[in-house]
Amino acid sequence: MTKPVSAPRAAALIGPFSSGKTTLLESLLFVSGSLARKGGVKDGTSAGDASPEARQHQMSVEPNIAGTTYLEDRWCFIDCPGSVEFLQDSYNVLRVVDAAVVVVEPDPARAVMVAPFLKFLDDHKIPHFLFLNKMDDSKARLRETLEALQAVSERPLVLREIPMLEGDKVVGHVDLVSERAWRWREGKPSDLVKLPERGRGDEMQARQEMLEHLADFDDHLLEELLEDTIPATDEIYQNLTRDFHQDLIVPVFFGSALSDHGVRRLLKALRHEVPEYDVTAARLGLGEGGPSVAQVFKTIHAQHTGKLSFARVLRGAFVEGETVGGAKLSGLLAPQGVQLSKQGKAEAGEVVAFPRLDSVATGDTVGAIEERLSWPAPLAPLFALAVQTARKADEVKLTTSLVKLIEEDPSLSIEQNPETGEILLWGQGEIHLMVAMERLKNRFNLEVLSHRPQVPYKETIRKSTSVHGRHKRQTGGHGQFGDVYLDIAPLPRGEGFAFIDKIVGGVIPRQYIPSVEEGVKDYLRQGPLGFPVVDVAVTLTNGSFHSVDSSDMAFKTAARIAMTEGMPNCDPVLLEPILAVEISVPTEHTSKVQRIVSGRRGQILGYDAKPGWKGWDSVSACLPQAEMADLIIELRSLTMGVGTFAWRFDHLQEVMGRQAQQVIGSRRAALAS
Ligand SMILES: Nc1nc2c(ncn2[C@@H]2O[C@H](COP(=O)(O)OP(=O)(O)OP(=O)(O)O)[C@@H](O)[C@H]2O)c(=O)[nH]1
Ligand SMILES: [Mg+2]
Repeated sequence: MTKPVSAPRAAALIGPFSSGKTTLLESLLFVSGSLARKGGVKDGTSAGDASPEARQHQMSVEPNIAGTTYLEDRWCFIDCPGSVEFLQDSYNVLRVVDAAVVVVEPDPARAVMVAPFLKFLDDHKIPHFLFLNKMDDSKARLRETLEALQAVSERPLVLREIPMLEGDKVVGHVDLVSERAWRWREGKPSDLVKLPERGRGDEMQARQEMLEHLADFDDHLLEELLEDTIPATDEIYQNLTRDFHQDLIVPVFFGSALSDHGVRRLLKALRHEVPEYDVTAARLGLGEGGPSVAQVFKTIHAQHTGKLSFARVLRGAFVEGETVGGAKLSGLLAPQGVQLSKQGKAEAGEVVAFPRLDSVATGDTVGAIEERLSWPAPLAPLFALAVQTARKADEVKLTTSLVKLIEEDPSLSIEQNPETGEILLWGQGEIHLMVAMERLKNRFNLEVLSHRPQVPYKETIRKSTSVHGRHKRQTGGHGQFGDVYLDIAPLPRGEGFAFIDKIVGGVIPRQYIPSVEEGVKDYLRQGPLGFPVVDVAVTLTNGSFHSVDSSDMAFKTAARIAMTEGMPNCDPVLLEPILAVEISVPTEHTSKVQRIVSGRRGQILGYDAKPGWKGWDSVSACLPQAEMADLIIELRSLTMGVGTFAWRFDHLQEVMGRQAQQVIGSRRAALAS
């Protein structure tokens, strides 16, 4: 039975780093005839990972998008980076695809790395297959890996085929629905072979397990199983497809992307079971009728083409030259790896790149709808570096270029810290920021230097004092005269600054009082320890003036003189920012997290099961900001990359002893130089 020609469909290849997604993309393109020769990621000849940054790091650092046709069905595959530092791309891509293939290694120890992906897929009800790759590896452990994966998946994993073994080697697969055996061949389609007698018991058991999973969602099938009736093959396929569409089950396939084994089988499953764009549009809350809509999932500022908005057409069609939302579609481009080819029209289901849509950002829709479809909030920042340009003349260009990079990747952000004067580049980790800086160099010819950001320490006082400040100068004609009496006192933590005016009887005229406050504030920008002063009350109690020589400037200076003299007597103390941190890790790592926190002068407030995350804990703690810079790095290295945290500023806390001496000492040295 030939299937009618269907609308183009899109599938994402996602999963932990280095599981073989880009290799699988290469294999899918090769097997379906879109690539005449197969390249490899190792030698830099693959269709994906062709950007200089991806080649440099030998890993995917942005989505690779490529189309192909298999048995008359058109496909767009979007291979996503696996590193958790580039997770934003996977999340954005997943919103617009009809299904995902989660590529994993057949190693139970790595199963936990799949959890963040499965969680997102299940939260958003996105149909997904598992593809256990690298089955050519002699260490591959299919069954144990599945068990470990099941522990992190909310949905039942349903094995659709079992390995055909020769000795320890996997040489093919037995399909559990059709009960047919296929022997893999190098570079060619598999051979249909006789069902092997060896392992027949395993096959029957695995088939029964598959049917039982399906029967959980279908009463008719359940009855058949209870009555020992063998269900019709068509009925099984119908169940599989329906349950897959609704994200009730996760079908599992396996093979080797490197050798193209099991890849045709995967393509056939995609062909028969993946829904079309209308299902995806409905998932995003878009109705059937109405004007054309495309959802932008990625933006790239390419060197030659300028801004490109990659989008999935979810309704209607777009034609070159038409005007949409006030912008003329000056060209439509079909992405094929780094190549882009012009096309006159993009129809529903297609992935297309719109050039030069200046006002459109990732997450926006192109088309005449008012509202934005629901879109995931960007991942919160976890790691920062202070950046500056190597050439002074490039300073303005740095900000404009960073804005472009943030448009490309909303999990990057910048912050201009008013206290330290630094520009902070925030992101998901060290490699994420390194790649961002390489892009600045490669695409915008910007040489950027980076260093660890300064901690925004503050200081306060613990004692009160009364002080007199007088500024008097007689130079030639006009003199200067300002005279103030101030009470300086500590305020409770978090109260900031208060200025109290207690002048009576006009001993200082009204108009000069704001200048006194200004002089005080001016001083407080850098207290006796060298840091901004907080939680201080200054009361203006008395003073005098001169009818000719007094001025705003003179009173400001008098206030400054008083503060400079009085503050060192108030027992100044260093304050450090303390963050409230919520660390999430798989339960087996919880005790290690407690050790990390205490090793970083932190305080555990408690821990509990992480809501909605099977087998994960959430640890609440308070940690000094000074100890946070590389927390994500240590956390990831302890947890196979999956540990993460959320943070917010909580309070300022006094620092004493050697710790304080060190900070004050290096501040003095920095101010002196
Ligand atoms: N033995 C074996 N190696 C494979 C297979 N597929 C991929 N590899 C190797 O695994 C490594 C990573 O492959 P990639 O395709 O770059 O993996 P990826 O998942 O795209 O990696 P990231 O995008 O960086 O997350 C490379 O050295 C591949 O040659 C496979 O089926 N068998
Ligand atoms: Mg890759």
